[in-house]
Formats: sequence, structure tokens, C-alpha cells
Amino acid sequence: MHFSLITVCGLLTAAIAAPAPNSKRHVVHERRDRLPTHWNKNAKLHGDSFMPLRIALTQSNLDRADEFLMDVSHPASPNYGKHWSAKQIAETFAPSEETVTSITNWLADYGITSDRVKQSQSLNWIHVNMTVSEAEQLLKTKYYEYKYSFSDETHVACDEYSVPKDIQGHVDFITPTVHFDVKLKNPKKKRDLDANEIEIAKRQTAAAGHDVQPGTAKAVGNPNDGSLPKAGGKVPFGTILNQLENCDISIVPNCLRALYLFPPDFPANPKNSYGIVEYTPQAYLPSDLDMFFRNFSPSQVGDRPIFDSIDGGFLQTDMESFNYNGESDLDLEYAMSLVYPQKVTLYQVGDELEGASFNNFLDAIDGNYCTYEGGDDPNQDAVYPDPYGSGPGVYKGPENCGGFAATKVISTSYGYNEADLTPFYENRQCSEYMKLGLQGITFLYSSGDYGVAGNGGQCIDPTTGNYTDGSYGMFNPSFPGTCPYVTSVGATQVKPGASVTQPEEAAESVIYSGGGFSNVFSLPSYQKSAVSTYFAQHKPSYGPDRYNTSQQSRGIPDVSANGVNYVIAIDGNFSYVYGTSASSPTFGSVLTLVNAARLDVGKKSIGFINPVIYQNPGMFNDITSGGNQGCGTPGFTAVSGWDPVTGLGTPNFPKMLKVWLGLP
Ligand SMILES: *[C@@H]1O[C@H](CO)[C@@H](O)[C@H](O)[C@H]1NC(C)=O
Ligand SMILES: *[C@@H]1O[C@H](CO)[C@@H](O)[C@H](O)[C@H]1NC(C)=O
Ligand SMILES: *[C@@H]1O[C@H](CO)[C@@H](O)[C@H](O)[C@H]1NC(C)=O
Ligand SMILES: CC(=O)N[C@H]1CO[C@H](CO)[C@@H](O)[C@@H]1O
Repeated sequence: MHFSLITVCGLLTAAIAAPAPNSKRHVVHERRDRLPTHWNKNAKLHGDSFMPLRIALTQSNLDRADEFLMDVSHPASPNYGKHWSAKQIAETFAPSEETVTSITNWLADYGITSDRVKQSQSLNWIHVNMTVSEAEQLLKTKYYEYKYSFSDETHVACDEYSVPKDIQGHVDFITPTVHFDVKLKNPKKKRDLDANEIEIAKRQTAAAGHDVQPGTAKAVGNPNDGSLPKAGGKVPFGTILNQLENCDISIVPNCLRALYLFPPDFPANPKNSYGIVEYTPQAYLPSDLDMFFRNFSPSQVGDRPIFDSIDGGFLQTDMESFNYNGESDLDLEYAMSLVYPQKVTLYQVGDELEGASFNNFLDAIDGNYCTYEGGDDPNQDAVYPDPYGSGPGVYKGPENCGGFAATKVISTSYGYNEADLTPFYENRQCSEYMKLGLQGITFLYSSGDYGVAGNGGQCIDPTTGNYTDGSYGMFNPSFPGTCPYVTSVGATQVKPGASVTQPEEAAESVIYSGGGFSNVFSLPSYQKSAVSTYFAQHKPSYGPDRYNTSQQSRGIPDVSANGVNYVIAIDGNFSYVYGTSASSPTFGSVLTLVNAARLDVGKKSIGFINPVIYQNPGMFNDITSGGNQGCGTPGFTAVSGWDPVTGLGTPNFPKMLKVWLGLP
């Protein structure tokens, strides 16, 4: 009905105005409803002034991305394990020749000759310098200058723009138009900071996250980031001596080996690699690694990770406390000892003031991502060289764009609330995980520590959309876990009083395993059967005021591993730590051993694992008790089969090895 009404209107207009054929008629491509706060419309731009117009071309074959990824990742596919090269990916998704020709013909119709038109090296963009009046005719719009209320900064934009109907499918978006992705320069920080000011800036980082607003993408790693692990008390003397008898109160590496049945000193393969990502100011202390190794892996004393510094990433020592060393100490102490003698690569991302986001890391391991869909968002992602002055800990080099090799498994123990970021931002990043999955890389993200609530316990007010204090509101799942092309890892615990041979339960001490259903990403094919079985047999009683009840959206987590009572060496003491922050590096360690075994017999890395794991739920210890309370509710409950608390369950290494060695 709606559709036919539009058609009738279109015909009527055509009959009256008549000149252009329907396909050439302009249709609105993007429109902004309101100005961002503090921006005001100023003067109309002069028609003769020049501006650089950039047209982002639609990629080809993106609609087939899922099919391509399943082709190399589904256990039943004859092409299982035949991962793509970066070149093959660039060529497959490059805009088609038809797209490029349609755009150049359109420009020619408006008198813009091909000698003025350039295609970017990445093939994704058309660049043209044109006058404002040329652009206004081309896009049926008017350009204005906009002024910022609190500085003299200006920005060129329009309220909406149109393109001919027949080329709309070839245009992703055009700049400058409706977007306000302006990086505001703080006038106070334009010049270099003196030593005193740098100290103040560092203390601000310590206290409140300075310019990096909580909830912005580059705030990961900040000491108040809710995805960091949670500190417990000091470890009572003696409990770590009788290791295996105390796994219900003190998790040490041997407990994890006993729970998931994997051996120490599994032979390393020279082609294998395992990466852990950390965001400055989070940093490990070498003395903590040695303290841990002395007790739990004596041959590793003095062992350090392979160090990849991205965007000025370094091991800061200005601040030392759990909030600065807990995450990195935890991740590296466990990952390094569990995969030993395999080496671990540490990707340390971002400098001390500007920080970094997951996008900054992805840019470093895939240079093509730097410009994909307009590149990073300067309001969310870190910009380098660091705009905030100079001095120690401030990186003035160029942003890293490519040049860093991706390891076969990459574990990240940081995360956002899905509701922190826009669907556009999340879809762009999610496509990148898909492309890296095609190349045989496994991405693991922790699912969060607040059950159905978001980082720090935040839930969403169903009327205003604002975050609540966590006592009520809609559930708040975590991203990137909800991206269907990563593997989301939840947390379990040994039942109090139980031994390592007894079944674990969902984590309910200090933390609750992050889990739930996406509001952005739809249900992936590999998860359909598991999720529909869950709803058929255990439908939760909550309504749409609590979570996305469509039964058609991506569920998390996919898997889980112990995340409670880990003993770590931290700032010179042994203390307890809790979180899916622990679960993800542990799960990644198990996968790294599977990769070693496959590489040993000449097979490829396991790559994107989700299609295999949902086809082989038997290689997990199904977790069937415990829940993930939050938002003033008991949350979901762990049940037999997949559930939005512990996913498919915890690893059983011998069974995993059998499945993956049985695949080509
Ligand atoms: C547009 O003008 C700038 C500055 O003069 C120049 O660097 C750039 O190469 C031009 N771009 C195109 C596509 O001609
Ligand atoms: C929601 O948050 C916005 C921005 O923080 C605030 O201005 C507004 O008052 C809040 N609305 C309610 C109903 O609390
Ligand atoms: C539920 O999820 C689907 C996709 O996963 C999405 O399209 C839909 O908007 C979501 N519903 C709500 C109410 O957020
Ligand atoms: C409370 C406690 O035992 N703190 C110790 C932590 O480690 C430092 C350095 O090893 C000791 O000096 C503290 O006594």
C-alpha cells in the first residue's frame, strides 16, 4: 500500500514536470534531521569557491559476504580451511566497473570531464575538486558554512542531498554533505604542553579519562572502563600451594588444564601465533610476569611477549595499580603460561593521552580498513599524530595503517555496550571481522561482567533511551561480541566446594557472565538452530521492554571459560581477579593449541570457528546451572544446550582436537 502510493505520486510529478526520465530523477540519498549540539548555520557558501568532493562507492559482493565466509568456515563445505588472501578480498569487494562507469557518466552529464576525476588507490573512492555551484547542481542541494559555538572552528555541510535514482545503488555516501565528523581541536591544547601540564594531563587521565569521554570508542583501557576485570582480595598464604585441591577458591594454570583437559608444554609449531591486545594506559609489569612464572611456570622466568607497538603503544610506568596493570598482567600471565612454549604476541595500542579504539588496532593489521567507508570516526577513534601537545608518552608519529601481521588467534578482553555506538559504526567494524575471518583469523572478545546489563551495570531506560543505574531498564548487550563474525566468550566458575572433575556453573561470584540478544545484528545462519531450540524449550518470560524478543537477533555468548578467582601477580602481590577478561585469553589459549596440532599435520588454522562449534556442541562441557542477573532481574538461566549465559559451554580439549583434526 505504502509502496503503490509513492509510485502514484512519482508518476504525477513526472507528468507535470516531465523532463528527465524516471531513472535520472534525483532521490534524497542522505538527510540530517537536526544539527549536532553547539553547531550553528552561518553563511551560504559562495558558488565559485572550490571544494574537494569525495564519493564513497558501494563495494561489490558485500551481500555475499556471509556466503563466502561460510564457504571456508562451515565444516560441511568442500572449501573448508581454504582461506583467502588479502588481495583476493580487496578484489572481490572492490567496487565494480559498472559502478565506476555509472559515476563518471553521471559526472560527465554535469559537465565534469574525466580528466578532473580521480579514483583512490583503494578503489573505493572517487575524488573531484569542483565549485560549490557545480556540487549544488549535481546533488540538488545548498551548501552552508557552520560555526561552532565555543571556538572559531567552521565546517562545510548541507541539510540533505540527492542523487539520480539509477546511480543511488552505486553510491555509499558523499562528503562533504550532511556529516559532522569534525575533530574539534581544543584551543587550549593546540600548542605543546609543558612538563607541568603533561603531568596534570596524566593525572586527569588517571582520575577521569580527561577528554576521552567514557562511552567513546577510544576510552577502552581507561582506568574507569567497565570492561576491565574486577579485583578481589589478596590470596591467603598457602591456598596456592595445593593447587588442584583448591580450584573452587583459587584458579591457577593447572586448574584450567584440569578443567579443560589440555596438557602443559604442548609442542609449539613455528607457523603458529597467538595475539593479546591491550590498550594504553593498561600495561603489564615485567616483575609481575616473573613473580607469576616463578610460582607457576618456572622455566618461563624472564620470558616476555613479542611486543608490537601500535600508534605509540608502550608500557607506561607513571601509574601502577590494579586499574592500570590488572588487565594486562592477567591476560599475559595466563596466555603465556597456558600456551608455553608457544610465544604470545602483545599488541599494545595507543599512547598515554589520546588512547585508542578497536578500529585503531584493526587499521594496523589491515591498511585497507583505514579508508573503508570513509575511515575511522574522529569523534570515536583515536587520531594520530596525537593532537594534545608533546612530551613523554605522547605519540607524534603517523597513525599505523597496515604493516602489522595478524596472529592466528586474537583475544581482546575489552568491550563496549552495543548501545554506546551507532549501527553504522558497528556494521563497518563487523564487516572487517568478516574479512579477517576469511583470511583464517579467529577473533575472541569477552562478553562483559555484568550479566544482562552493560559495562558498569548500565541498563537502558525504555522511554528515554538513557542509561539507568542498573536497577531497572532494558538489557544492554556488549559489542563487538554481538557482531556475528567474532566469537563471544562468557564466564563460568567451579561450584563452591566442588572439584575440577565436577561440572562448572555460570559465574556468580563478583561478576555475572555477559549475555543476551543483539538489537543491531540479526541471527546468523550458524546459530539459527541453537537459538530456536533455546526459545522452544526455555523461552524467557521477559517482554520486549527488557530485550529483543524477535528471536531473530544474534545471541551471545558463543562459548565460555572459567572467569572467577584467578590468582595473578599484580604490583608485587598475589591477588584474586574476576571477569570474562580472564575467560577470553584462556579460551584463546585452548584454540591456539588446536591450531598447533592442525599446523603440525599440514592443515590451515581454524579461522572463524562459529560454524564449526555450533555443528559440534559435543566438544563443550554444557553448563546447565547459574544465571546472569542484571537490570533488576535474575537475567537468563543456563540450561542444557546453547543459552545466553554460557553459550555452548566450556572447552573439552581432547574432543575439540578430534573434531578439528578430522576436518580438512
Ligand atoms: C584537488 O586539489 C588539491 C589541492 O589543489 C590537490 O592536491 C588534489 O590533487 C586535487 N584533486 C583532484 C582529484 O584533482
Ligand atoms: C537523557 O539524557 C540527556 C543527555 O544526557 C539529558 O539531557 C536528558 O535530560 C535525559 N532524559 C531524562 C528523561 O532523564
Ligand atoms: C531486534 O533485532 C533486529 C536484528 O537483530 C533488529 O532489526 C530490530 O530492530 C531489533 N529490535 C529492537 C526492538 O531493537
Ligand atoms: C599487603 C602486602 O603484602 N603488600 C605487599 C605487596 O608487595 C610489595 C612488594 O613486593 C610489598 O612490599 C608489600 O608488603
